[in-house]
Amino acid sequence: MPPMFLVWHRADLRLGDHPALLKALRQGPLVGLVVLDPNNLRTTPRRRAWFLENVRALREAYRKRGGALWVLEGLPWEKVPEAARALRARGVYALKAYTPYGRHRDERVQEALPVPLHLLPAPHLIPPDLPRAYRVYTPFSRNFQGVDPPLPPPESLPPAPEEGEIPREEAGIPLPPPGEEAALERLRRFLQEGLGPYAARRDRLDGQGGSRLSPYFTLGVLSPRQAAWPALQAGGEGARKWVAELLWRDFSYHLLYHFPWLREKPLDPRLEALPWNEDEELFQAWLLGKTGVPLVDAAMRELWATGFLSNRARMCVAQFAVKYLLLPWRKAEAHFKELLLDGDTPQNLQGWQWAGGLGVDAAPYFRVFNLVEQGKRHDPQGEWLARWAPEYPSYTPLNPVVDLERARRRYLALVQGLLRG
Ligand code: FAD
Ligand code: IRF
Repeated sequence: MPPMFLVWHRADLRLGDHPALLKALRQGPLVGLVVLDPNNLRTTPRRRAWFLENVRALREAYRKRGGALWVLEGLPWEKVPEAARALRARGVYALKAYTPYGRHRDERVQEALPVPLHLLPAPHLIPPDLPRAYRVYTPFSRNFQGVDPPLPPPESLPPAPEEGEIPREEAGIPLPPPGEEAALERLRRFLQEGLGPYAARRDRLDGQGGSRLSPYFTLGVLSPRQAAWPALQAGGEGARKWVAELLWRDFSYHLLYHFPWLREKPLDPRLEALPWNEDEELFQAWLLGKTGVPLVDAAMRELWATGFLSNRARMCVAQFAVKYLLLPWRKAEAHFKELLLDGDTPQNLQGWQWAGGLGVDAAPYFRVFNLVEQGKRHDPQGEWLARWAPEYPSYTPLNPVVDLERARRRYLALVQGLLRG
């Protein structure tokens, strides 16, 4: 067997717009590799299934072009060197990881590997590892200097033997169609039908105003460049707004890259001193959608049933958990992520710390949503409410776990005390 290169896929389960794959292909024959990492896969069946189905689709894409994807189960610092030895690989190519675990893993793999691990910048719209650390989105977003066209997928791949089985997992909920082709198809449809009205429709509670591409972005089945490039070619207000959301994604990665302690502490550490409520029954009422607050209950039930939630509904349930109930935000954030097909450490942390007013961006702490008005405004016909929480005739709370007005005032008083003191 001639010396080979390995292309190690992690959160980039695609062939298109893949600088590491193209670089390796210029050096010689290659084999694709996915390591089923117990540190990543200790999660809910739905999320495991979504990852595994996208690995299966990637293997099919390799096969279709004549190549092979190895899928090995175990710790990356054991399995990547093992694969490299078996193939007498001369090097391993991958896209750079920016999360704390991803960086730690890659250091350990490099230490264990007898050959170089080449990490190429992943195609973000703004590199998350900008040397200067921003805490506010708008100045961060000014680093956006336009986007290069995405790299094409290779037309063919060198033949190689295949190794490893991909286990099957019962998701328990319907999954979107996996794989790069399905993602590109959804993108095409969104660009045609959804981009124009995006600015006006993105706040809908039913989530029908967005692209619903997030589960693909989270696993890198689609790159942000593959999405932003055609959107900006099309132009218009919708495109600008949509690309601004994709920049929020990069901002999330940027925050966690510079402030890895964001997993444990609020970006504004003064808010750690809020009197968090450890009541488990209250936590379960929130998590299971039994709070008596129609908007919150509809949202949490949709999340359980589908693994997806609109951005507006996410903001509302996170605010309710943090500001109204003072639930331990870390625990709520973690449970929330485990239910989301797009659940992603940087984005979820940023979302919680932003919506919860914990110091991310310039979101003022005193912005506390009125959960009745939010429902009326962003689901004016009440169709979304009727679908997910049909026992409520309107957005008015019925026997809520807290009195909304009293809870709002209590939170404001507490937070003002903390920030003044
Ligand atoms: P679109 O409106 O079509 O936006 C396009 C893409 O931009 C999204 O797919 C996503 O990748 C990115 N994006 C959009 N809004 C945001 C945002 N506010 N912050 C960061 N990126 C954004 N998104 C996740 O992908 N994973 C998460 O775990 C996650 N947790 C969140 C938790 C909370 C409390 C909040 C408020 C937001 C969270 N978001 C998360 C961001 C956002 O809600 C989702 O990305 C979006 O609703 C997905 O729907 P879409 O693909 O139709 O988005
Ligand atoms: N990356 C891997 O290399 N191996 C795995 O088994 C992964 N499983 C995952 C499961 C779920 C639900 C998600 C992501 C992964 N990832 C896996 C991608 C990781 O996010 C990525 O490897 C990151 O760099 C390390 I969502 O955390």
